[in-house]
Amino acid sequence: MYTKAIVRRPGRNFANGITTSNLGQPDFNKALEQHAAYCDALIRCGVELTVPDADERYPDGCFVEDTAVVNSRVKVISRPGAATRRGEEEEIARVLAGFGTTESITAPGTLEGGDVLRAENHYFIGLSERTNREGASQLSTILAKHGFTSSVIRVEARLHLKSDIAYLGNGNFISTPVFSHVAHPANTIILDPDEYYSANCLRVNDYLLIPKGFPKSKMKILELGYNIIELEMSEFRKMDGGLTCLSLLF
Ligand code: CIR
Repeated sequence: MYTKAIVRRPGRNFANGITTSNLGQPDFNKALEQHAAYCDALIRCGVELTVPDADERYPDGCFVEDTAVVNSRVKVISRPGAATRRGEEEEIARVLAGFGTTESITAPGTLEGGDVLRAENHYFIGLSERTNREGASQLSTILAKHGFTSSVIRVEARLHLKSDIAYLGNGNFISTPVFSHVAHPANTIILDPDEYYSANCLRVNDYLLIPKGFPKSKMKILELGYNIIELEMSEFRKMDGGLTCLSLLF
C-alpha cells in the first residue's frame, strides 16, 4: 500500500521544458487543472500528498518521478541525465530526507526514475539516453542491499523505459510491442500502435490511473477487472510526460 506521494505543480515556464512530441505548446492553466485532477485522484487512492513549490529554474520540475526511486525501505536520489534537469533532485532530496533512509546516484552515473519499473520486488532498469550503465549499476547495488532484485533492459524506442511499459499489479503488464518479451505473453496487454501513449499507466493501491482518450487500451484493462480512474493528460503529453512522471509514491 502506498500512503504518501510527492508531487510538484508545473511552473509558469513549463512550456520551456524538453520535448520531442511535436504536439504544440502546452496551455499552462490547463496543465494546472490536469495536475489538480491528478492530485485529487491520488488522494482518492488513499495517499497523503507533499507538494514542494515549483522552481522556475527547472521547467521540467513537475516530472518528479525522474528525480528519485522510492519505496518503503529506501529513497534513492537520482542524477538526471538531461543537463537542464540536473539540480531538480536537490529539493526532492530535502523532502525525502524527512521520510527515511536516502542514498544517491553519483557521477559519472546518470539515472532518471522514468527508466525504473518496479514489479513486486523486482526492478527493471532501462538504459537510455538519460540513464547510463554506471547509474543503473549503482541503483542495482543499492536495491540489492534493501532486498530487491533487478535487471537491465535497453531502451531505444522512446524517452524512458516507462514510456513503453507499466506493471499493473496482479502479475499483469501493459506494453508496446518492444517490451512484449519482458513478461509472459499471457500476462501482457500489447497496445495498438495508435494508443502507445497509454502504456504509461499508474497503479495506486486499489485503483489503476489511465490516460483519457485510449478506448482500445481501456477496454483491455477493464477486461482484467481493474478499477480505473481516467485522467486527461494532454498538456503533459505535449512535454513527453505521462501519469507515472508526476509523482513519487511510497
Ligand atoms: C523530459 O524530457 O525530461 C521531460 N520533458 C519529460 C519527462 C517525463 N518523465 C518521465 O517519463 N518519467
